[in-house]
Amino acid sequence: MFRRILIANRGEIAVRVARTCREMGIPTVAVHSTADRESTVVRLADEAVQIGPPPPSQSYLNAAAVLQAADQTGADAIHPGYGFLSESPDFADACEALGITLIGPPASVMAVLGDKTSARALMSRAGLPLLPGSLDPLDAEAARDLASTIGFPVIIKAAAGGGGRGMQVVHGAAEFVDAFRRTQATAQMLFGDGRVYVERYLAKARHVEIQVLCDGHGNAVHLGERDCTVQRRHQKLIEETPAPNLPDGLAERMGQAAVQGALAAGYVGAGTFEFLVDPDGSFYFMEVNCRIQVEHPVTEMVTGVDLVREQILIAAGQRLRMTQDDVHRRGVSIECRINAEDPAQNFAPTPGTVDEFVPAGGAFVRVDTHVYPGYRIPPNYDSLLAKLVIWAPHRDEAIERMRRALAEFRVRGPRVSTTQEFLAAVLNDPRFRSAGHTTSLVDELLGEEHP
Ligand code: MV4
Repeated sequence: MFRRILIANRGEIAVRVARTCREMGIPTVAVHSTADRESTVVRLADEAVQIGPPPPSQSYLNAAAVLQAADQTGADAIHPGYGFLSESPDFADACEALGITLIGPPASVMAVLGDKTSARALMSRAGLPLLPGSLDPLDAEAARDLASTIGFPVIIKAAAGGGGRGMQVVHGAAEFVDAFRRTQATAQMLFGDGRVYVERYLAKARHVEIQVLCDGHGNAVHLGERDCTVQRRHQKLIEETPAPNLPDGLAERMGQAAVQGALAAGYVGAGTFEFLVDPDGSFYFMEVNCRIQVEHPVTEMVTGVDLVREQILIAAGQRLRMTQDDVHRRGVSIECRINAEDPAQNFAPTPGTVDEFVPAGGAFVRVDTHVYPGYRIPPNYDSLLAKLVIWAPHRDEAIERMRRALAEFRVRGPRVSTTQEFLAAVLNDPRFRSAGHTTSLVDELLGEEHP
């Protein structure tokens, strides 16, 4: 087992990782920016190293500073959490070169899956269903002709993108070439890689993803699905498992497809296969996320599997401790992301001091947070304050429990707003309650145009 794990992240996920390491008896090193000197993970970890000023580029994204902290403290493994360096093949390469284990898939797998066009090609060969679209990068005119063949609307996506960044929906051939060039320019700006591809666009679909675990010995299982349909501008607001109201057997077929794709990719570690589900019951592969995800707790709540523990055991070379037949899921879990944002101001972040912080409690309620009374929300990072996660035997009870917990959860500060009221409005919406909602739900609730 590892001598010492460095946690290359901040906020709730750093705390989440530190807790499992403590339970496993593995000492931890927290790295932090100057803005996070007083953070919860600094208090929970065995050691802390300051790695730079608040801007992420100079701290949590600074690979050299993180690796130096690992060297200095004798850490032989790094848990990258989500975001920051978690899906960087260059960082994974650097770790490999130094003999430090990055807790995640190998650099080569990250590189193939991080390029959405090579991921599409690989998954197509592995037999996963894809939306009609391009496998190779195209020039604007060839792409327009392909789009006309596919039929509009289509979506143009950055090869280096993911998670909804660098995407553009196009409704007709007349707007296509301009939109294509704009998306290329945006992709170049965001990722330093202007390659884009085209896919048929499903305006109303469900976003359903499959959690997989793969060891380095050719064994893979899936831990079921998560429904992440409730999103605003590609930020997930509410996630739940099981995905409600899917045709019989569909989630299981998606699980098998994800395992097949993971084995074809030589995947190692915890990963997520994202799919779109059409109202007609078809499903389509979108992308693979090579990291632990924000919404992983709902899977933990219904399976009893600590995904961070499994990540660490796999990274240490152990065989999976479960076969598919050992994976049992029970009941329903829902997660609400409580963000320091003002829904009345277009969800603008509200940095400030949290004077009052009383998390929800009670039976079957889990709160993953780094926040405490007096916590100062830095303006430099994402605005997630807490993940409120509940479990119940059935979806109706789960929604009622979440409504209760959300109402109980008190976050107050002079300039601090939260997304709590908006989350409650979604939970009350008849479309959400009947699980007839699609990716357009949040835009409709906000009276915004849905692409
Ligand atoms: C799509 C799509 C419809 N058609 N691709 C967004 C995140 C990224 N991983 C995939 N995403 C989508 N890709 C095609 N071909 C719909 C989404 C999508 C979405 C789009 C608009 C508004 C909300 C959404 C929520 C989830 C997924």
